[in-house]
Amino acid sequence: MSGWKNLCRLLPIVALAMFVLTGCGDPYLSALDPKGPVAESQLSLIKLSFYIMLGVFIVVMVIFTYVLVKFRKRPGQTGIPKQVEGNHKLEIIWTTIPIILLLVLAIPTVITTFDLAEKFPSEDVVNVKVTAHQFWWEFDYPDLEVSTGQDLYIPTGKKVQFQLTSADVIHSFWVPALAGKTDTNPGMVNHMWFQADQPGVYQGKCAELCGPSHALMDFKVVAVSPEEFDTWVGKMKAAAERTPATATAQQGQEIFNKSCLGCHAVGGQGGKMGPNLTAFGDRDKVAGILEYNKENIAAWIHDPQSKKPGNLMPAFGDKLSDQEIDSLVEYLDGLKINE
Ligand code: HEC
Ligand SMILES: [Cu+2]
Repeated sequence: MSGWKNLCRLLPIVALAMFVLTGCGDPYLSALDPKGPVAESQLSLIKLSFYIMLGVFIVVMVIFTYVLVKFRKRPGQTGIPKQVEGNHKLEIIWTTIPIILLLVLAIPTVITTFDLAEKFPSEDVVNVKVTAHQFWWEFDYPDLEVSTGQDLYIPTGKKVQFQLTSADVIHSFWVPALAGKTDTNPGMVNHMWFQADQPGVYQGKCAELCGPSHALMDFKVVAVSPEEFDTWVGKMKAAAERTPATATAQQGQEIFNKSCLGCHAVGGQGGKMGPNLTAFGDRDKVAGILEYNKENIAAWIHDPQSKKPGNLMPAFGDKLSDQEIDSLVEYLDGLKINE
């Protein structure tokens, strides 16, 4: 009876484990499935330390089991066994082995670190300035004069060189399939680079607890062929020339320019307090987390706090009528650069 009860208690743990392990199935959110040279060399270090640990674990367990069996208490045995203290030979052995193991770990780690730093690209790169905000990501391409929010476009087969900083607290920039994390610290600039070999969408995460919506601070790396990338840059620049397609969207644009443009840029104009919305209509997520559809866009404008607690966008549900919000949604949904 009590045995069953105990088994039932294990159920939530098993359920949780299944839930967590399903998360590991996402092919583009795993450091164990690298999609570029930086992540590949980092994975080789992960494997090396894993196999060393596994070796140590097996040796320790074998000795442990042997000692348990050999020196177990036998029937009729009385008193405590003979106590042994100080054994130079053993002490030298168990000091030397860890030193050797640490060297085996340290040498490739140092070599890889220097190697990645040496390969730090100098020419023929795409420069991106990453600014982390509570709770979204800003990507500026200083040489191309283009900016995006949440979605980072990069060309495949080319090194992308990052300058990382933060607008508020410490965040950490992490695209598991492409490279290890790098902190973004306010008031200073960190550097890193990576490269995606294949086209694809690679998930990114903030990896440093940064406030109530830290867990919702997702972004995407969209890797496309170099030709497509150039086309994308051209379209982003041409976006300044667009005009709203309908009268409703036109009304939405007027409201947007009055109430939103101070924080959100569209087509090179506007503030940087919120994500750049130039290609918002092409997104497949709203605010990085909600499924992209008109209801969710309207719900976000109504009350952003209920979607992402602690974020820095004010609610407009009590300032704008439903009709005004609908026209804003129509305007935002028309902000596409891909037809
Ligand atoms: C005080 C600055 C501020 C104002 C004014 C503002 N926003 Fe925002 N907005 C933000 C911030 C900050 C975020 C990012 C929130 C987050 O994800 O943490 C955001 C996010 C968004 C998003 C989601 C963007 C994305 O990347 O998916 C939309 C859509 C949006 N705002 C629309 C509007 C509209 C429409 C207005 C005007 C009615 C407006 N905002 C006014 C600061 C502002
Ligand atoms: Cu963060």
